Amino acid sequence: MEYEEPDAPPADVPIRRGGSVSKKPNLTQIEVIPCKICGDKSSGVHYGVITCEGCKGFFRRSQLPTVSYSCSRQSNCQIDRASRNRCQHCRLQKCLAQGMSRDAVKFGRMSKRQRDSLIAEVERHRQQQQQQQQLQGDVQSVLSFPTKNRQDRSPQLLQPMASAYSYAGDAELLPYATEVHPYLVCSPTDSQVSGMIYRNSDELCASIVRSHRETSQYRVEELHALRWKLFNREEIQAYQSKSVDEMWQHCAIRLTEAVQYVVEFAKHIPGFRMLSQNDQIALLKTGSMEVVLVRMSRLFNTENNTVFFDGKFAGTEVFKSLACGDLITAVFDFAHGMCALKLTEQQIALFSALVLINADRPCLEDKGRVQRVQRSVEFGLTHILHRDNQESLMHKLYQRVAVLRSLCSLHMEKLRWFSQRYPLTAHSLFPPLYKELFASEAELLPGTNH
Ligand code: HC3
Repeated sequence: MEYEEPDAPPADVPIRRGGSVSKKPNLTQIEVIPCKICGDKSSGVHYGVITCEGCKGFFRRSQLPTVSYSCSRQSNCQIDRASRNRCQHCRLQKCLAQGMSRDAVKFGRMSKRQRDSLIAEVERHRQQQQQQQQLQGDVQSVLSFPTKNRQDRSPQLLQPMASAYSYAGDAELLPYATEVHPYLVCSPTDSQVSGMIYRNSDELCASIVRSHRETSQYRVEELHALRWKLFNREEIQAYQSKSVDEMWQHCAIRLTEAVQYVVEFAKHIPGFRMLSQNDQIALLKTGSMEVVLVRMSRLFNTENNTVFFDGKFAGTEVFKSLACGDLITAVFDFAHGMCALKLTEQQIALFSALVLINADRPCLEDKGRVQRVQRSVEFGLTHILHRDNQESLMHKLYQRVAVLRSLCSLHMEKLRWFSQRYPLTAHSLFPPLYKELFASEAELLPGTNH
């Protein structure tokens, strides 16, 4: 890493960490913080700001007396790694706004305050990166697809299945599974599909319910026993005093974990695995958030309007610093409405499968096949509602589907707002799977599908 003198802090500042004294300051890890101008990998503090080599060179050139830039738009061009060369005027404005200055090199070293805050920032980024790596390593790899047939466009949805995740249902897979490898995500012929999917709706229901049970994160009885565990005033305060981007990052991580369980749920639905890999990805991209919201109703306590989050029950006030109160209220209302239907676990399982396997989603390459699987799930749900003498629920469930659509578009709207306001967090600190599902899909973050 290049480190420019004289604005660099002394290299031998001892830093106390956990009682021991580290001789090497973690300022040597400045590159964990992306370039403040474009989000590319940084190479050090240049002209007083953490930047990449590209922005350092750009700023140096911009200081020549002959240089003068202008913007052909409204002087508000987005500057990121992909677009940074498009508008020199806006790039320079961003450099100046971030505090780049030739004087930072000419005069003086960093003050102690500047140095301490830089050290704290490096530490925060390092911890965030560690958290993300852990998330990817421990949970994400455990919850996805085989490396076979892996496609570049959805790396996170196509992670290998780690052996650590033992899926209790494997031994009980339906007869077709002996003919088709359980993790082979292939495209069987249509006659195979009709022959293999389900012998009857009982088998279908059983496999979906089993998959739901194995991947639902928490059992209803466990949640019931934890109902008294509410966040206290100090804890609520701590969430509320997080900055907007910190809280978004935190919730994005939690939401991504929940999505990973949904991915696993889908993978163990035989009819889902019968679809082509591209269609599986398309359905997960559009439907996994909706299923998370359906599943959220299991974690919801209607008596006090709280949801199980971070190990305790949280009211809407816990999410205040996300700065999207309307979305949170709408999501809580939806959970409330779902709870009012008093669905059984079997009904929730079948409904979740139906939300996911929907032939009307965009970008499906074999709509007909998705439609056939969808019909068999619909048939299964009708079957159990009939058995439970609750046929009138079907109509109410379809009404809920419409609400889910609007919640997800509101979520995308909020994400667009957030990404514009906090491009660096959205670009560098959100979990890759989150970006793959939401951000890159909405073309908010160019180049995030690494
Ligand atoms: C409220 C929430 C969606 C639901 C998330 C749930 C309740 C889902 C089940 C998990 O087991 C626990 C859990 C954790 C986080 C909850 C989310 C927090 C915020 C999110 C809203 C819809 C806002 C979305 C904002 C963002 C940044 C995450 O996209």
